[in-house]
Amino acid sequence: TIFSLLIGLVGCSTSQSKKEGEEKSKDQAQQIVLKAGIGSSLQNSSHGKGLVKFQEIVEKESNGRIRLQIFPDGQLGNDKSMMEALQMGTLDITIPSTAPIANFTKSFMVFDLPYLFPNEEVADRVLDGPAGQDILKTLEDVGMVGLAYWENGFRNITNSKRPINSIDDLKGLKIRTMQNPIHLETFKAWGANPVPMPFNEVFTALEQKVIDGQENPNTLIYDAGFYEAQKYLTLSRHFYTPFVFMISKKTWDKLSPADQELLKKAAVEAGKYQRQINRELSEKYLEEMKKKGIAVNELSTEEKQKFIEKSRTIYAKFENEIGKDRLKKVLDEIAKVQ
Ligand code: KDG
Repeated sequence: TIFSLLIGLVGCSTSQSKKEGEEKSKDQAQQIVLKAGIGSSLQNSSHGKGLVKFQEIVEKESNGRIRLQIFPDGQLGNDKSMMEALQMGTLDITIPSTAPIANFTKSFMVFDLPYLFPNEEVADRVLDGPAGQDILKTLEDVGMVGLAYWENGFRNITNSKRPINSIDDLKGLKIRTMQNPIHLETFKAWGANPVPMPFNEVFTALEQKVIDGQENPNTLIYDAGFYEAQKYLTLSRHFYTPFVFMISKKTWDKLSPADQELLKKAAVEAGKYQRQINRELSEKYLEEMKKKGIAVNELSTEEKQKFIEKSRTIYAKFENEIGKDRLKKVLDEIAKVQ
């Protein structure tokens, strides 16, 4: 693979009291190249901009010893297949949405619940607090190490048929969802006809009208060009999707504690930047999309309430799978930080 911890690190850490020439080769021996893949672009997405920020921090803090090789635009696959590559150790870093993590461990499914977080600030505090961090740790059981939460954001519905002003307007529409059982069941509860599909197949499916619509945060709707194949955008903000910055456990276990610390700090710091820029871009891209002709509408408070009520059954339906304790912990934390 292109990725490598170019030369094993074990030998290096034990090489004490060596002559200067050997010291130099020790530095060279510690060169680390990490391969990172994401599904969106480097130019327009907050995802990509955040990853470039991470790269800058890491290269600076390590004096160029640790380098990053970035593969954007789903070049190395989708969220699910990139996570599989992390498990195998053929890819080092990826930053998927939480939703497809359900294919590996159920602990993140709590974040897939509809209308869970009231706003971004509460999401930040819960994710960065004890409840969120506990969940992050569970990734190690499945061969990945979670370093930080970033933001994909509140998801909105687009489609090519009609504006969604009421829950009835969703009826029968073929809406692509992420590959996640809660998302699937929620859209069924709202009367839509959900079609789970990996992100990198959505544009073509919209263009060819295999599906009527999809749902994503504004930043990605713009970045992926979905608006070109869609007429209506409804600001439903029905799920809040965190991104998880993760590294292969195989890679992680080969790193020195100091390098682990460096990467963790960089992921958190770059994440702060990414969240901020995501929020700015979300507004900016919404305006751009309006200019390009997509019709944008809000859901009235009354109608939004109907969406919330119709999806209450989802909380009960999945509480055992999520784990009642975990669900309670997250809900308590949300109530506490508000
Ligand atoms: O890069 C974007 C994808 O990785 C994915 O997580 C985006 O929200 C997403 C989706 O709809 O699949």
